[in-house]
Amino acid sequence: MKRLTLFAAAFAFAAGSAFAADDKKDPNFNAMDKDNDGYLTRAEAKGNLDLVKKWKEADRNNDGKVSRAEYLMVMGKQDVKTATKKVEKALQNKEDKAKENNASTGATK
Ligand SMILES: [Ca+2]
Ligand SMILES: [Ca+2]
Repeated sequence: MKRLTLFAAAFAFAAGSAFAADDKKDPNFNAMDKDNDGYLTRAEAKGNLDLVKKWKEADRNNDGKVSRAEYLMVMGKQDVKTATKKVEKALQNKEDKAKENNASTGATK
């Protein structure tokens, strides 16, 4: 149950930021897309080591280019991981505090 909530929170967080990025035209994607054709070639992407490493995974339709949607999909995954870590850490802190409170007040919740 907790896992599910955690994932939902992380997903909402990541989806929210991906959506916002798409809305404003993702600055990273635009910065790399030198000729503004909406696709990243390997040469255009070479400054982004994360993307280079994930190139095969990112280029889902194997056309040798990464579209904005493909980019957001592969980078969105990374966001979920980062967001999950952040949420996990926040929950951990909350639990620690709750334990402290329980210990001092004797509350059962
Ligand atoms: Ca391009
Ligand atoms: Ca592609």
